[in-house]
Amino acid sequence: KEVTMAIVGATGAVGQEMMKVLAERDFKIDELICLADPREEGTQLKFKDEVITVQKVTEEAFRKADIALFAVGTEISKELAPIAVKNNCVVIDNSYAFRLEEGVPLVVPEVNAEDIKSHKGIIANPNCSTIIMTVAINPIHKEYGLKRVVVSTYQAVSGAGKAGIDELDEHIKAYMKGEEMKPSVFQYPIAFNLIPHIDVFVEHDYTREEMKMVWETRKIMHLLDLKIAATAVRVPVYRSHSESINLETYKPVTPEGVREVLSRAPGVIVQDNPQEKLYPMPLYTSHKDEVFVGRIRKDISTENGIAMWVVADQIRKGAATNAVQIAEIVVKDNLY
Ligand code: 11C
Repeated sequence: KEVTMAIVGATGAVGQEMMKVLAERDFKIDELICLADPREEGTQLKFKDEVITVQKVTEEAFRKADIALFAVGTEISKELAPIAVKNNCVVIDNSYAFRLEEGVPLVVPEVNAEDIKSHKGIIANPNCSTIIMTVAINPIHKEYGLKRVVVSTYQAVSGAGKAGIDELDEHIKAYMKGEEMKPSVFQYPIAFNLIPHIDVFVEHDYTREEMKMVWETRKIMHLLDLKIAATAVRVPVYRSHSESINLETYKPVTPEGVREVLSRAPGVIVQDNPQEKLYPMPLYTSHKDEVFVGRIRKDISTENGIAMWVVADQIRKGAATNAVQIAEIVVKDNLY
């Protein structure tokens, strides 16, 4: 059966990627309604061989749509999602607004697709770094039982949307010309730099980006006591977040075992052969949907430990692809 689909924030980096992913996966859509800020009304967007004119958000649009993919900021989602739900439109929301709300499923389809069934109108799409990490660590948890996770991220500027991508461009050009790099999206110049500060500082001197990886992972994996500590760093990479992850497990674990488990895990590609210089890198994982894992080795600082390196396209699996996968399940299981 074909659905009427809306994208809220269709002109942004994630909204644009959602349109690409819907087209690539040949999602059966009767009508695609592209919604955005009134300033963008009238913009023409390409979808398959159609041209779609951007409309401003109205209740009427939500009344028509069966499902709306939201790719806007938290405040706008908080304002508009309840209006969509009131008009019988199922919302798949990419913002932080509803992720930790009780009764709102927070879903990575490879991990907890069954949670979609309990939705009451809103399904939340997790933070990009969290999605990428859970796809890689959940299969290991199922086999060996996770006790503790320590993660450091290397996050691309695409995490801050189109404005982040533009700022890296400008800063590279300014640096090359010997001009001042003026930050507005990031806290400091991002070209040829690393910034250990994403989002705001919230508790125990951790940032909210770091705590999202704690709070959201626990909810997705249904492991409310899982020990996790994260350090989130912005790096001058355009696309694809990378993560260095150290795991401690309850059961004895080996790199060979983890390689085997991950090689049959959904959505994962193991790229791991140090002798052949084979490991995932953000330049090569971009514009792909899978989560790439390499450098799988024993964490030699502990009894049952694994260290690994995980990379995935943050706009794709970390946002657009994950949301479209959720929409596919909503349609397949008739949950709208
Ligand atoms: C970043 N992960 O790279 C952030 C962007 O909670 O969805 C996504 C923030 C979120 O800046």
